[in-house]
Amino acid sequence: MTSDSATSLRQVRSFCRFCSALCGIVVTVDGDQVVEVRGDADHPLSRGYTCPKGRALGAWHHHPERLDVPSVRRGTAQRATDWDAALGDLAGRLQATANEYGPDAVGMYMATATSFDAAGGRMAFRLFQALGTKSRYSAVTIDTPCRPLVCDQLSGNAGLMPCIDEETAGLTILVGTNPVVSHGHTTSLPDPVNRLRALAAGPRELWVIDPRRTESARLATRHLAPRPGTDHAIFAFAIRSLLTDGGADLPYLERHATEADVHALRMAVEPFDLARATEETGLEADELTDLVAAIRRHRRLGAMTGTGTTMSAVANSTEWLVWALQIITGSYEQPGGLWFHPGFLRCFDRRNLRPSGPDLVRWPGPPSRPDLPGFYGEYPCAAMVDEIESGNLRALIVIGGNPASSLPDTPRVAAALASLDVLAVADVVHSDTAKFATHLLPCAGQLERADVPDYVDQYYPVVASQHTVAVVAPGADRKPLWWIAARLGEHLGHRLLPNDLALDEVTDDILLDAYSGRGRLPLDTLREAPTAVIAEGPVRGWVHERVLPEGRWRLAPRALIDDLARVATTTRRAARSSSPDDELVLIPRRLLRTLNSQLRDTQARGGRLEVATVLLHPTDALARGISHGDRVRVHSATGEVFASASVDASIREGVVSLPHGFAEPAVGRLTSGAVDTDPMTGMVRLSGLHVRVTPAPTAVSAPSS
Ligand SMILES: Nc1nc2c(c(=O)[nH]1)N[C@H]1C(S)=C(S)[C@@H](COP(=O)(O)OP(=O)(O)OC[C@H]3O[C@@H](n4cnc5c(=O)[nH]c(N)nc54)[C@H](O)[C@@H]3O)O[C@H]1N2
Ligand SMILES: Nc1nc2c(c(=O)[nH]1)N[C@H]1C(S)=C(S)[C@@H](COP(=O)(O)OP(=O)(O)OC[C@H]3O[C@@H](n4cnc5c(=O)[nH]c(N)nc54)[C@H](O)[C@@H]3O)O[C@H]1N2
Ligand code: SF4
Ligand SMILES: [Mo]
Repeated sequence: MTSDSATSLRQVRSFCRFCSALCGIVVTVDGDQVVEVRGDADHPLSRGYTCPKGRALGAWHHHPERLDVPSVRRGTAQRATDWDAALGDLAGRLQATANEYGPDAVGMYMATATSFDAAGGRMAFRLFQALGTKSRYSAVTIDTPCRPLVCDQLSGNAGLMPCIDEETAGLTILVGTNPVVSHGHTTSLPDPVNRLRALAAGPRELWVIDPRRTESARLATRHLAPRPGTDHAIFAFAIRSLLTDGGADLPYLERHATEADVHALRMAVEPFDLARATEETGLEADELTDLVAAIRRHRRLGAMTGTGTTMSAVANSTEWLVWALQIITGSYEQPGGLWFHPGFLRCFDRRNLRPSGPDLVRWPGPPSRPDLPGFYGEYPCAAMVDEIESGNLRALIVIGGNPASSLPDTPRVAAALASLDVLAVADVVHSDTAKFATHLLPCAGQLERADVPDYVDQYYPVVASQHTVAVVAPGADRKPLWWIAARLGEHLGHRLLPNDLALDEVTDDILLDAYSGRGRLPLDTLREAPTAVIAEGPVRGWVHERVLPEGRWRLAPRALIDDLARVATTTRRAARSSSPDDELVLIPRRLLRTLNSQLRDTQARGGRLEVATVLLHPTDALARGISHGDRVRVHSATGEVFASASVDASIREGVVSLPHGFAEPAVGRLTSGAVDTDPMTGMVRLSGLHVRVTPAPTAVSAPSS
């Protein structure tokens, strides 16, 4: 962007790729040193905003444990080597494993960071396909499998991305999501406080449903704090009220749903009258009736669910009923409701989307866990540890993920990863998982590669994109992920590069050009623009016209009706039986300065490191003799963790909250894929776990709060 020859400082515009807010940044560089990262005031979406994670990008780039050279483990020591030796050795061992045990013995886990590396993500996926293995894992099945499932069941396509319409929104409901910290789970909200304030400015209303009075709830018109894992009852009650007493958009339903489906939906929610809904959720009657009144007032709504519901035992039912509520109010693809983001690069609205198809839906489950389903061409993460322990999975390639931290069953996962014949880790730092690696593959980080948002552009609140140059050249002996995947492919006898390109003639930008052919605007337009480019606002109508079979939603699929009946029985029993006095319900929460396991040990100069505390209500603390700052033990049926207590009335009584991503407290010890998995998706329950919290022997210093 600019350079100052007197001081050798350069300023380069880019965008942050830690989370899907994709904020515009201006990076000050001195030679190969990243000096400062600040918000780009000219960025049309983030408008100068950044969070502490973005501002820590320089520190992350210069992380003391940054991976610099490829290495191969010999005995217990990692030995630095060159790329061809590392990848040649890796390929030989992968090939030997596949020859002896079959292709499924070689697996791959692709997670968070792969989504933010356009060329690398595409090439890693090509490698995935070339391996010809069924042992594919991704973070989807420890995050949000209910969304593709429900979307597919209702529309015939698993990939639709509902998006808040910031211009026309009337009633917005956040359910189990805290965008002030997370910046959104579906639609991203860069500059979240200002955006939520705008959504709450009368006559607009913003409702937040969360057992904790979160940073987002504080900005809301109204906050409801239900018992965790009971959200389905709120939406079932709302649907029942609108269908029975008025408020549903009947002319819309006549055109876009079948009478039989409307009837089946009505029957499914029939048990959820006001008494039942208050009993299950623990909410007051007027909280529920006021919500229904707000929906009637605005006629349409836009709801965003998040990990609070997608990680709960009622994930599928809640997601279904939220969609169903939006369908019966005619909210999809209408002003005041939600639109579907077609993606800037992929432009789904201009393609013939094929239905997801029974082959993907009925993908076989993992052999060691016949109780779990396959999920859209993957195995659920819950099964990875069983697959390794049973000897089915012997070699694993981990790309942009940290399963040692993000999977449940922490001690079992660590032992399983350590037992693998081959564990190749492509990362930028020495992660918890990298400790067990046989092959370490140092990747070019986000400041070291030219990039555009690939499918994550579907999270922008408008149809937009941005190109960035590499802010600095890859340091040490790091390579772009696309290069690593393509070169490993060559060693294995596969040509993964597009258009017959040869590896030594390819650059980031040549690949970005090859992958951007269908984009909304040519890549050169993005290259020439000073910052992000907005192509269009909401695009409405394409899902009704081109995706829905005969323009109709499958409003009440049998599988989801059955799922609701199943979970409703369990949650009702739970609401009625008084749980043992000392038992609490554990829910997740995200922290502003960390991104899953990333940034827990690095922050921008002067920034404080994040501390993962146990949040609990003063009444629950008092009953256990716990004071703010005390060290406590949290234990469940599967394990225990220790952390300091944050006594805080913002959380509902009976509920405790603990973040994930830390080596201690490693919340993954408290849950197990062996017991708490969803039968339809294989998702591990990470919200709504029964735990006990007791004082622990040694005191630690009080956390700042
Ligand atoms: N700063 C930061 N940002 C992140 C991340 C991060 O680690 N740090 N991670 C990124 C990732 S991978 C994701 S998937 C997204 C997730 O984004 P979000 O889904 O917005 O995640 P959270 O901020 O944890 O918000 C979840 C909320 O659900 C509430 N909750 C828990 N159980 C229940 C329940 O049963 N019902 C209801 N209604 N609410 C419940 C919790 O109290 C919490 O406030 O964030 C992304 N952004
Ligand atoms: N108990 C509990 N468990 C959870 C959750 C929870 O709320 N509670 N949340 C779940 C959710 S929503 C998710 S998405 C998963 C996250 O699961 P993961 O994606 O497995 O976890 P991360 O810690 O985000 O790991 C990202 C890795 O990518 C690396 N990385 C960063 N930048 C780059 C890059 O440019 N290139 C490459 N190759 N690597 C890079 C980081 O160093 C890090 O090791 O965890 C899940 N697990
Ligand atoms: S919200 Fe923070 S982490 Fe996310 S893109 Fe913006 S600066 Fe980066
Ligand atoms: Mo996630």
